[in-house]
Amino acid sequence: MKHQDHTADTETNEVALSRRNLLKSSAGLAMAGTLLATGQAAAQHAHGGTSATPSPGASLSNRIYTVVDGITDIGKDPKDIPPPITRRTPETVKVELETIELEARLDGRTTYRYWTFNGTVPGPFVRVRVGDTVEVTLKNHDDSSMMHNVDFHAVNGPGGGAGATSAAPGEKKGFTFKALNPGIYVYHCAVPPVAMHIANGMYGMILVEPENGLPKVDHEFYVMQGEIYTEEAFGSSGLLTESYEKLLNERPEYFVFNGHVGSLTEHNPLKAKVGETVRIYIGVGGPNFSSSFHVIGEIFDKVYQVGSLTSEPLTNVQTITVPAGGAAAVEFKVEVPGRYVLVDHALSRVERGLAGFLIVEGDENHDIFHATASAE
Ligand SMILES: [Cu+2]
Repeated sequence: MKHQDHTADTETNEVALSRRNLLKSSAGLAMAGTLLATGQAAAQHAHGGTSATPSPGASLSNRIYTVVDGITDIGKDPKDIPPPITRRTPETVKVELETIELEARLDGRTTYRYWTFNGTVPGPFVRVRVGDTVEVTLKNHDDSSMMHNVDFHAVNGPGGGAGATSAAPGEKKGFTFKALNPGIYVYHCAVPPVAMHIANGMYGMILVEPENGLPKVDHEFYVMQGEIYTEEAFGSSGLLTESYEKLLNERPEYFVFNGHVGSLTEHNPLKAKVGETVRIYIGVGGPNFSSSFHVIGEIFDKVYQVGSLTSEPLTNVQTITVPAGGAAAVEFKVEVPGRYVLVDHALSRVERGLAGFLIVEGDENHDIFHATASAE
């Protein structure tokens, strides 16, 4: 029996990643720079300069929340992925989830009451091999105000395990399943209203490796996209309130990679060196919006479309569609140093917080790319 280890890689090569340095870089998306540079000012301008006052009557948030001192960060480090599976026989793998509700950073000046698996958004990256027996336990923390559960899309069985794991605060439930189909799958809380549990952060990814594993790459990253529906306009400050009405109308205020604005830019950018190969597992928790996932300045050499690992990967692709409740993997080699920007190419969403950085260090490669001097 094996315990999943979700320990992050240790990064030895620290890049100076101050906001100023990132903004000075000319590579990448100007808009992402604008968003981060002018922050709330730009956002408020876009929304008419108002900080909407919360209208609690329209929200389901009239619960009593414990406000935490300091600012907790639920943003998942994209490097926090268990290593590739090297064994070639099935095993029993334990997956322990705990559902935790906590106030944490949403943006520079805002916090939000997230609902999480294991205190991060997305929840832990679960990695098993086809044929494995997976023992899932779900503990709902004593301090929770809601019932929670988990539906793994990798499960053959009712509700993906949702019914078997529905746990009131303080309860612990579980189920066992056999991973029959290799692929990249989403998991999420499925307690009604499901969209609200997902919007508040309750999603993650499970990779079921095929018998012979995946091709070796130099770096693997874990990225998930989601929307957040707040009463207050994007760019407001303070503790924001969830809006059930905006959720039903599919009108999010925030779009985020890995839980909060700046999670994959200022906090945990992806990093690689010239000549290395990169695989990004990209999933959409949603709950509602598909992603037109694109990395500015790169081309995906290989795409495992809609999370299928047994179909031939597509080659040489600019942008992929990742449906809500779906996932994919993209692979590419980085040839030129600089800052590359992860986006949903529905680019209005950049202005609502959705951007990530891939910082590539190494020698210039003028054969492949170089800026030419002005002819004048
Ligand atoms: Cu839930």
